[in-house]
Amino acid sequence: MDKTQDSKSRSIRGIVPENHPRRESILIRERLVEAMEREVVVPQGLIAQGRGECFDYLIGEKTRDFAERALEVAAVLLIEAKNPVISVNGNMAALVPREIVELADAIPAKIEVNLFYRDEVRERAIEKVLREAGAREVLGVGEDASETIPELFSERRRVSKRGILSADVVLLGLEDGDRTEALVRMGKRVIAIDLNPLSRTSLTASVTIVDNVIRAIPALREKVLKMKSLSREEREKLLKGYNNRDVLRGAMKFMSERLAQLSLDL
Ligand code: PTJ
Repeated sequence: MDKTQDSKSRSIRGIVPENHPRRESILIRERLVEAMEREVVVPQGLIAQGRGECFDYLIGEKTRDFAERALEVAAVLLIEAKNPVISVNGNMAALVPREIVELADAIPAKIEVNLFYRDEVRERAIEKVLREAGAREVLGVGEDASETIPELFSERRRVSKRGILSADVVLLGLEDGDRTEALVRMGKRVIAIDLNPLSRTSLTASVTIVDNVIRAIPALREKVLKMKSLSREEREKLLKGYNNRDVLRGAMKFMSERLAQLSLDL
């Protein structure tokens, strides 16, 4: 962060009163706006965050049971994968850079930049954010993203040979549905973090964590550490008992019942 951005961010902190009930949420938005000024996030990323915030309201801004179940299975898949990769876009880099690196270290997994609105300036800006957060290697930047996901026409098709192309498990967040579908067609297990249980990404992924990336990424690291102490049989049991459609149904049911309850409480 340069000096002007730093003082701007301090002045925003000053503007939002300490006891403002939405302080955390406002500061998170501010983080995205700052990241947009550094070309990490695109303006469309702000719209995506707004959509996410709406769903986060519906789940009461907490990690719920349906997310816990998905987190456990996601952790097992990541631990047991031969080549697990965490796919990072602009919003994720802005919101949880250090947490992504800590998760990658705990698994261990590779980190790859993959963008819908790809250009070299953004690739480099995101790589810088991740390296400043402690990443030793960041795939998917420049020439490294020279492989292609078949039958995908967006910029998200550009991937690294050592990363997403050869990955057996891919973790992604705030995604559009096309790439998730293409990755699943390639036989990969896709773990998606998406607050919207109705999105194409949520419906297509192998495991959908309906939660905010801000909570989900650190929670996933905790689960990874916990699942490492389970036996192979115990992990197998978790995988066998998992049904992603049930998890999505659980999330939708929770949202509708909560809304119904809130309407009664008025
Ligand atoms: O950085 P780029 O170029 O790769 O572009 C990234 C965006 C986010 C702009 C791009 O992937 C996009 O347009 O995504 P969508 O189609 O708007 O989808 C974003 C999904 O993430 C929506 O279903 C949102 O509800 C969800 N979402 C938004 N904020 C969060 C979230 N899910 C979890 N945590 C959030 N903080």
